[in-house]
Amino acid sequence: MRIVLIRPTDANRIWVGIPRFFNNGIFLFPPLGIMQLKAHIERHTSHEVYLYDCLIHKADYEKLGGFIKGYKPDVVGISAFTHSLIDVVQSAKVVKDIEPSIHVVIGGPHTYTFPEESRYLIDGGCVDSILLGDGEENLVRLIEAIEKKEEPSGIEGIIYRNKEGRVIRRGRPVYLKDLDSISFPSRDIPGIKSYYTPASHGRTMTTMITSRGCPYSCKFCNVQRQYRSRSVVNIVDEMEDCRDKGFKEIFFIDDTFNVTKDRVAGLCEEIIKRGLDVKWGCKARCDQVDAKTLELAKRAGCVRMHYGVETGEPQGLDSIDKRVSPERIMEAFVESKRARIRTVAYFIIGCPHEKNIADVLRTIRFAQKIPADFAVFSLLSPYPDAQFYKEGVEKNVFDPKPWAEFLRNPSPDTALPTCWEEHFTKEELLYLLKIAHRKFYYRPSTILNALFNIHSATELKRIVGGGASLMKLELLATPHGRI
Ligand code: B12
Ligand code: SF4
Repeated sequence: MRIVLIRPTDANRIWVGIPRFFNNGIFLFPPLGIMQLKAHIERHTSHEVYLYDCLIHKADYEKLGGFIKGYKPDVVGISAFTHSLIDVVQSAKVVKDIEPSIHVVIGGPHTYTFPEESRYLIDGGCVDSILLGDGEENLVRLIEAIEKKEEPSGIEGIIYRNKEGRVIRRGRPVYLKDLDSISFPSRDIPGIKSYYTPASHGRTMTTMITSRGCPYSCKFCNVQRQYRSRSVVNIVDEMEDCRDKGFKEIFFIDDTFNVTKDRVAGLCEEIIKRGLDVKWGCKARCDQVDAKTLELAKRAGCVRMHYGVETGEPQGLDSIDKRVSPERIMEAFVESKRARIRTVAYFIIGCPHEKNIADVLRTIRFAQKIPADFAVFSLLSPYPDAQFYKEGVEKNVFDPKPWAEFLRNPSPDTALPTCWEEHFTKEELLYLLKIAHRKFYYRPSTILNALFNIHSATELKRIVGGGASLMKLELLATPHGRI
C-alpha cells in the first residue's frame, strides 16, 4: 500500500497567545511526530511511506490536492494540533474529495488532548479513524487492519466508524513506556536541511526528542504529565546519526529537558566520552541547573538554553505553580552567561496575578534585569484542559461555549477566548505585549549583542526577519486605534 503522512498548512491557525505573524518565517521545525511514524512503519512493514509537510512545500489546498492526485495513496495520516484543527479537517476534505476510498486517519497532540471531542470529527465524513496517543505501534496495527479490510477493533486507543455506521471509541490514549524501542525519526525527507531557527547561527539544524511528558504542573500548560525518558546511549546514538547525516546543530524539544540534573550530566558525559562534535540547545527549567552542570553542558556542545521564566514576581510564580524563585531564575541566567551558553527567556503576560499595569511592568523590568540574549513574551491563552482555563470558567472569565463548539466543529468563525480579560481587555494586553518586546529589544545592549553574534548571511536574514516581526507588532491595530 502507499501511505502519505501529512503536516497540514497552518493557514487557518487559531490564536494561541502570540500574534500570528510573530511565528511566521522566524522558525520552522521538522514534523518530528510523523517523521517518527514514517520510520516505524518502514521498519515494521513493507509499505511505501511518503511524508508531505505542507509548510516546507508551501502547499496550499490546491497544491496538496495536486500531490494526492499524483501520488494516489491508499492511506493518508494527518497530524493534528489544536491550533491547526481547521486545516486538519480541511486537508482531510481535500483528500476525500479526490478519492473517497482513501482511508484518512488523524492523530497527534489534539487527539490525545481532546479524545472525547475528537470523535465528532468523524461525523463530518472526511475522517475514517483517529488514533489517540503515541502513534508508532497503533498506526502499524491500523495499516494491517486496513490492508486485510478488517475492522480495527483490536486496537486500544482508537476512534473509528464500524460497519454499522456507529462511531466507536476503544480505550484511552496510549503512551509507550519503552521509548528506546522506537525507531529514530526518518530524516530522509524532502527539504530536511531547510528547517531553521533564528538562534542556530545558520548551522544546518534538526530537532530531537529525548523524553516525553513533564512531571510538573504549571497552571497555564497542558503537557501530558506521564514523564518517560530514553536511555543516554540511545539518545547519543541518534545524535551521532544526525552528525553523520550532516546536521551541525540539534535542538532538543523535550517539554523539559532537565527534569533532573543527573540525567543531563549523564548525557553530557556520554557525548564527551564519544567525542561527538555537535552543537545543541534545549528547553529547560531554571531550578535544575547549576554552575557545574552548565559547565559540563558547554563542554558537551550546549550553545543555548531556552528557559521558561513566565514572570518575575514571587507570588506570581507561586500562583502559576512554577515552583521556582526569582533568585533561582536570576542565578540560572547568570551562570549560563558565565558558561558562555546563550539564553532565551520565555515570559507570559496577563496571568491572573497581574492585576494592574504596575504588576506587568515589574515582570518586564525583571526581563530587562536578567542577562538573557533573547526574550519571547506571549499572552496567557490556555487550552481547555489547562488548569487556568478551568479556573477562568469558574470565575466567568472564560465562556466555555465557544471552545466546546470549536472542538466539535472547528470553524474560523468561532470567537475563542484568547486571553485572561479579568483585569485588562484584550487590546490592553496586546498593548502590554508590545511594550514588553519594545522594552526588551529596543535597548542598545540587546541590539549590539544580536549584531555581534551574527555569523553568516543566513543568520543576518533571520535576524532581519525577527526585527520585521517586531515592527509588525508595532503596527498592530485594534478597534481602539493603533497600539
Ligand atoms: C517542539 C514543540 C513546539 C515547537 C515546534 C512545533 C512544531 N511545529 O514542530 C515550537 C516551540 C515552535 C512550538 C510552538 C507551539 N506549540 Co508546541 N510543542 C512542541 C513539543 C514540545 C514537541 C513536539 C514534538 O515534536 N513531539 C515529538 C513527537 C514524536 O510527538 P508528537 O508530535 O506528539 O507525535 C506523536 C503523537 O502525537 C502521534 N502523532 C502525531 N502525528 C500523528 C499523525 C497520525 C496520523 C497519527 C496516527 C499519530 C500521530 O504519534 C507521534 C509519535 O508517537 C510538544 C509537546 C510534546 N512533548 O510533544 C508541544 C506541543 C505540540 N505544542 C503545543 C502548543 C500549544 C504550541 C503553541 C500553540 C504554543 C503557543 N502558545 O504559541 C505553538 C504553535 C506554533 C506552531 N505553529 O507550531 C501543544 C499542542 C497541544 C494541542 N492540543 O495541540 C503541545 C502538545 C504542548 C502542550 N501540551 O502544551 N511547539
Ligand atoms: S511549563 Fe514546562 S515545567 Fe511547567 S508543566 Fe509545562 S513543560 Fe512542565
